[in-house]
Parts: sequence; structure tokens; C-alpha cells
Amino acid sequence: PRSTDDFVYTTYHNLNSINSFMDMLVAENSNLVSKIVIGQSYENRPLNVLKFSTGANRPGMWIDTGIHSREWVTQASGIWFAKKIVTDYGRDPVLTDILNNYDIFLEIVTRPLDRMWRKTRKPNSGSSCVGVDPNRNWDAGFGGAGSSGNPCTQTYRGPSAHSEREVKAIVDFVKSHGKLKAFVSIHSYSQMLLYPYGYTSTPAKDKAELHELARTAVSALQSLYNTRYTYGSIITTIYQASGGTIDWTYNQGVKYSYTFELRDTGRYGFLLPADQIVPTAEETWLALMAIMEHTRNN
Ligand code: ING
Ligand code: ZN
Repeated sequence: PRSTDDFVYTTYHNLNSINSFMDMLVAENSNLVSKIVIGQSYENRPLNVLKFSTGANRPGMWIDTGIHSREWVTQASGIWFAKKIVTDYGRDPVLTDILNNYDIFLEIVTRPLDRMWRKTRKPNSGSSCVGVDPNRNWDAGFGGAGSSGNPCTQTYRGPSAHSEREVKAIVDFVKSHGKLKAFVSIHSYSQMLLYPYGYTSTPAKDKAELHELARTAVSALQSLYNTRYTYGSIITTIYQASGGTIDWTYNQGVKYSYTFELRDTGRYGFLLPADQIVPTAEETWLALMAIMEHTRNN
């Protein structure tokens, strides 16, 4: 494709194709979008974040997709969200007002490897198994139940909190930004909208508000194609998980910290057919807008 209008949103793309999409989007909308590199992966690939901004010194909202690389519908949805933002800015009054007051940061993590890979690519000393689960590596209940000390498992937490460059890069970004008001980390699959905590059953201080906003977001999502989501805290809704991303961001003071588990509920799982990419992205966007609108109002 020579422009993001020609880009095929209905198929899964490889790393080079996703990178060229980001570069085209920036070139076409340089007044609105820039690409920032927040660090490098273990394999020395840039960790690219699209920054949508219409002014200086704004508070921010963060969205990431593809932290677990096998969750393909998430990166594909991230691409669609990026195009949606540039299309709707100046047309959709709510998004326009959000972008006139907040920056949106969108990280689309890409990794060129086998279809079912979940973890990072760093070798583990003393083991032939590779990689750390980037959603167990954060300094929030690190090392607790719902993570593993065995490098050969899918939920290996790593040798220490923030040991993974892919995690540390986001940690440094969140801390140095200092004004993130929302942080949404997008996974698949299970059709759930989750808020902290995963490492403890002690309710989050803002649980009532987070729960009510999740209800609103999930009902917006369902309004499009009747896709049903469950919602609640991580530990009560999916399972106990320690060292997770949004538990850390929430403890850093980012009140609107959420994780999505996109389609489906297990029929296809990670191998979601490509004809579901756009419907998944469209319905998820309605939930994201509900979260961003509430964040702007609070
Ligand atoms: N699920 C998440 C996982 O890492 C999760 C569930 C979400 C755990 C938020 C902790 C925090 O296990 C998938 N599919 O990765
Ligand atoms: Zn995941």
C-alpha cells in the first residue's frame, strides 16, 4: 500500500508491514501524529509508540496492543484505532475534544516469531527456555501467586521486577511523563474488561468507579454487534495474576487502568479469523471512547 487509505485492515500483517503503516500514518498526518521510540527490545528492535497530540504539555492516555505477540487481533485492532483517530479528529466532536485536551499514546508491539509466542525473547541463564512473561514482570506483587519462577512456563515472571527491556521502557515512560490519566493494556482472548487488582483480593480504592465505568464501556461495546463481555477486578474475573501491568500503573496513580481481553471466548482463541478484525476493533473502540470520555470528564 502507498497510503493508509490503501492499507488492508481486514488481514493480519507482519512486523515490516505494521512499521510501514506507522510511518505512512505519521507522514500523512504530521500535524497530529508522531512516532516516538521509548526503548529497544531484547533483539534491539525499536519500541515504537504513536503519539497523537494537538498541543504541548497535555495530560495523556495510554493504549498498548501486542504486549503478548500471539494475541494477533490486538495489534490488528491497534492499527485500526490509529487510523480511526486520524479519521475522526475534527469530525467526531467527542474525540476532537479529547484530543484538544489530552495526548493519546498508542504502542503497537510487534515481534517477528512463531505464531504462538507469548513471552519476551531474552534467554534465561541456567535454562534452555527463552523469555519472560511481560505481564508478570512488573513491580506490583512481583513474585506472588499467579506467576511462575520456572523459566519454561508461559507465566515466568523473570529474575527481578522490570528485568525486561520491553517492560522497563514503559515504566520509564510512565514515570517520566508523570501525567497519564488512563492506561489501557489490550490482550486477547476471553471478552473481558478488567481493572486492578490481580495480585491481591484487597479491592482497589477506586473500585466502585472503575466498576461502574467498566459497565458503561462494556454496554457501549455490546451495542454494536451484541458481543458480550464480563467485567470486574482481575483476580475475581479471570484469575490471580501477580506482577501485571495495570496493577503497577494503578499503584503509580493512573486511576483509569484497564485491561481488555478481546474476542473470542475460546472457539478460535488466539487464532481469531481475520474477518473478525474490523468488527472487533470497531466494538472495542466504543468501549475505549467511553473510558477516554470519562477520563476527560474527571
Ligand atoms: N491474559 C492475561 C494474562 O496475562 C491478565 C490476563 C490481565 C493478567 C491483566 C494480569 C493482568 O494472563 C492474557 N490472555 O494474556
Ligand atoms: Zn495477553
